[in-house]
Amino acid sequence: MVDDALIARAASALASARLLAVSSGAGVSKESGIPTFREAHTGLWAQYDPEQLATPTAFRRDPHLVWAWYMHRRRLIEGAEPNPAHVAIARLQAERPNVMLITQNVDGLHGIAGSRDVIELHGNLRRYRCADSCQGDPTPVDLDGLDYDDETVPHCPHCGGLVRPDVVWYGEPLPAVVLGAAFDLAECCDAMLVVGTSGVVQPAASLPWVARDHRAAIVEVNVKPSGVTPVADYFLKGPAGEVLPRLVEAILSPSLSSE
Ligand code: BV8
Ligand code: ZN
Repeated sequence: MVDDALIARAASALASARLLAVSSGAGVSKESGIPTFREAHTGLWAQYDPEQLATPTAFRRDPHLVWAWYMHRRRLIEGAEPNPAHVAIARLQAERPNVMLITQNVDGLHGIAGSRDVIELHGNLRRYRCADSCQGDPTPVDLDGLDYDDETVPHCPHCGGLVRPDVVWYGEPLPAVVLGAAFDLAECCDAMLVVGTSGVVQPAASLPWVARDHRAAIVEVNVKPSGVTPVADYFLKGPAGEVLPRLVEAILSPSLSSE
């Protein structure tokens, strides 16, 4: 359990920020019952390496296999609810206009919890698009009314090409607008709260380092050290669902709000 004094010190660093960035990873959704990226293959999927499934090459080679994996992952998120970590971040954003949120997560739970202007670095598993971007990049596709099932990939209603999940695969560039917004935020923020990420996947993993290079205070919440920990001024060891509500309460407390 993180002690109150450390929570208070971290909250003070975050509360005084003119611009506060929050950057979240799969650990924030763990307490919603969504396995982290590398845990998402259990049973049938245990034999596959995620970085071999979440790639354009894999989709070209065997679109039905990759589609089946995403249908499996979509079911994992469909029953999920935002947990107290998502709610705490949404509360912080509601009370402070100077709080911006970047997420690596593709489950859409921050938006469902009420967060605004979420910068979704890796897309969103609840959205689909034409694999050939036939009407422009992206060409959104609504699955309703299309012929598909767990093993059959739907076809684009415009061009007949394959439909794919609107996520960023390994080896694919992040959308330029999203990438630009995230790095602008990392360069301009006075503090960054980094929650539930292993700090491995690039370019997302560089964001805390860029923020630190621009003299931002870095607070990390994780159950264990990560690739971010070396640049963290404060490391709050614990589950996001337990630590974030306490941290946000402290940030919003009158003693800090008057600063
Ligand atoms: C690109 C969408 C260039 C898909 C995802 C060698 C060296 C360096 C980089 C590379 C390299 N080889 C290749 C690369 C680049 C590659 C990369 O970074 N690879 C890694 C593996 C080394 N990156 C890319 O390919 C990116 N694109 O670089 O393009 C380019 C430019 C121009 C032209 C062409 C190409 C694209 C990367 C995006 C990949 N897509 N998601 C999908 O989801 O299916 S990323 C995927 O992994 C997830 O979405 C998630 O974002 C990410 C996993 O990261 P985390 O969120 O950190 O999750 P993780 O499970 O790792 O960690 C969870 C953490 O939570 C842990 O620390 C744990 O302790 C903590 N935790 C657990 N429970 C809790 C908790 N914390 C708090 N509370 C809890 N309860
Ligand atoms: Zn199309």
